[in-house]
Amino acid sequence: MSHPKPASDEGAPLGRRAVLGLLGLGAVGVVTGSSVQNGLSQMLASIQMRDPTGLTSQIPLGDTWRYYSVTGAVEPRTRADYSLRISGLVDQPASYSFADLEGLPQTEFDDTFQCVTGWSVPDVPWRGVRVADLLEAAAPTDDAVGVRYKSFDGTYTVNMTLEQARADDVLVVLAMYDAPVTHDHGGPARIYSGSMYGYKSTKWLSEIEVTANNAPGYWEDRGYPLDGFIEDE
Ligand SMILES: Nc1nc2c(c(=O)[nH]1)N[C@H]1C(S)=C(S)[C@@H](COP(=O)(O)O)O[C@H]1N2
Ligand SMILES: [Mo]
Repeated sequence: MSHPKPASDEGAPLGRRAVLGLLGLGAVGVVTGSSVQNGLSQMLASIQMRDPTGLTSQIPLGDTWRYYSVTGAVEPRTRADYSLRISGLVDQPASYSFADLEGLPQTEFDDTFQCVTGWSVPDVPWRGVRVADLLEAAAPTDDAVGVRYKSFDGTYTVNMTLEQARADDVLVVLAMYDAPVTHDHGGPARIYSGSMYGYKSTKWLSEIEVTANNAPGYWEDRGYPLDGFIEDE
C-alpha cells in the first residue's frame, strides 16, 4: 500500500474509550457475519466518527462505507429544497434545481470508492451529471484555472483544476445504487471523482465556483495532496 498518510482525522470527535469499544464489537462482526458489520457501520455513521488514533481503521468492517463529516451533524435538505449554483469566472452563472439536474443527460458507471485512509468500497453504481457538462454550459472565462466545490455543511471545500473537473468520471451524483443519494452519503447531490481519493468527492454539494487559481481546500490545507489521484499499489 502506498497511500499517503493523512495529517489528520476525518470527522467529529470520538473518544478513545468508544474506539476501543467498537474494536471489541468489530471482533464480534468477524465471527457473526455481515449484518453485524452493517450495524456497526450504521453506528459509526450515527456518531459521526473521528479517528485521532487511527484505531477505527483497524475495525474489521470489510468493504463497507464509513460516513464522514468534518462538521458533525448536517441539516438535511430535501430534493425540493435543493439547488446547485455554478458561479465565479463564468459567462453564464446558473442555479439548478434537483429537477433541472435530473433533466440533463445522465452518466452511469460502476466504480470503486477509495478513501485515502485505506478503506474502499468496490463496484459502486453511480449516476449523475458530468461536471464537464455543467462547466460547458457555464462557459468559463479565459482566466479560469480551477473549480471549488462547496458544501451546504458550511465548511467543507475541495478544488480541482478546470482540466481535472472536465474528466469523464467526475459527476454531480444524483443516485447511488440506483437510489437517491442518502443524507449520510451527502445527498441530495454529491461529487464523485473516479480517479481520485474520496476526499475530492464533496458531500452535500451546494456550489461549484470557477476560480482563477487552484487553491487548497479543507483537507488539502491539512496535508492531503492537492491533486488527489489514486496511486497504484
Ligand atoms: N461535506 C463533506 N464532504 C466530504 C467529507 C466531509 O467530511 N464533508 N469527507 C470526504 C472524505 S475524506 C471521504 S472518504 C468521503 C466519504 O464519503 P461517505 O461519507 O459517503 O462514505 O466524503 C468526502 N466528502
Ligand atoms: Mo477520506
